[in-house]
Amino acid sequence: MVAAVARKRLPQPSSDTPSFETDVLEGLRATPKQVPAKYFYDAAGSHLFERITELPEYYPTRCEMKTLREHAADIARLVPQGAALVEFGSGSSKKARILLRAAPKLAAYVPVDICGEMIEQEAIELRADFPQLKVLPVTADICNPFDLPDEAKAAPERIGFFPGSTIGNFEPHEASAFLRNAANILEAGAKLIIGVDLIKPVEVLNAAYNDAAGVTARFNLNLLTRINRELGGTFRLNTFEHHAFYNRERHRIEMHLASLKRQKVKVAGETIEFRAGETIHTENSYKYSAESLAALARGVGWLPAGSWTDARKYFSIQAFTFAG
Ligand code: AVI
Repeated sequence: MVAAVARKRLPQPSSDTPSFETDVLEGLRATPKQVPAKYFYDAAGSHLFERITELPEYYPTRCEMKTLREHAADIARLVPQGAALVEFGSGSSKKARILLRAAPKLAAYVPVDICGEMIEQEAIELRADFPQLKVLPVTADICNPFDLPDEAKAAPERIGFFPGSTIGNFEPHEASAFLRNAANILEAGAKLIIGVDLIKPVEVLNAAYNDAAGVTARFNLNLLTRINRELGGTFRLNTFEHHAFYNRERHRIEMHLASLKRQKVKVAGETIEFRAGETIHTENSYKYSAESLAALARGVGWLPAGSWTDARKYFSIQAFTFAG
């Protein structure tokens, strides 16, 4: 097993990929100020995210793993003989392993991730652990069109897998675009299994993004450290504060970095002014109901094929079939 922390990469729907500098400067010139959440995940940010998933307050990862384990046999019934499992944003393939174990009918596993190095390394271990399975990694941005390997295209059916509620970090129109892109890649008759964080009491949501140990705050503030390091920024971290709260109207957790005073900061040679209390909006994490996700999916041709949740109904695994 490799000791390195699996580096999480959050893709952003976009045909051309602007640079970190362009995105940060454009975001800091805008009103309100914002920086795309995908930039959280440098090495330190990926490590902090791994720690978040283990926090007592951050329930999503534990709930999803438990639900996958408890219902693996049921979920595996969706898998026809010889099918290919295509995981969007596979990272360390930890969750896929649960399905691979439960569904020996799978002939191929296609981990797709923007971080090629990580999935190639993971593929070596998967081939050793699942000798009957063809492991066919693809390095790609999951929000853009990409080609599947021929063996996966030739499979009688392709089943998409998108766990982790990563869909919650997309704006709703981006989530629709992702679902449409997934349908095009997986083709007619495909299925899609998605993990999504559910709407729940606001105290539970707020606690999950305001942990007592302050790890989520460090994860948020690490964005400023990254800007300082990579873009010659002059952010003083003790003059910014982590703010995270549930926006009931928009069904989302918002994360911000609030300036504690009026100040000027330099980024890539440009001066950015902050009012006292002004924030940089760094992340949205949308929460769905089973119905609202199904409605979004139906809008682009995916029809419900199954739904599983934990005892507290905190997190949901939903399956869809593509109707075309
Ligand atoms: C990766 N993503 C699903 C996490 C979430 O809950 O939206 C990222 C995160 N942000 C703060 N804590 C965790």
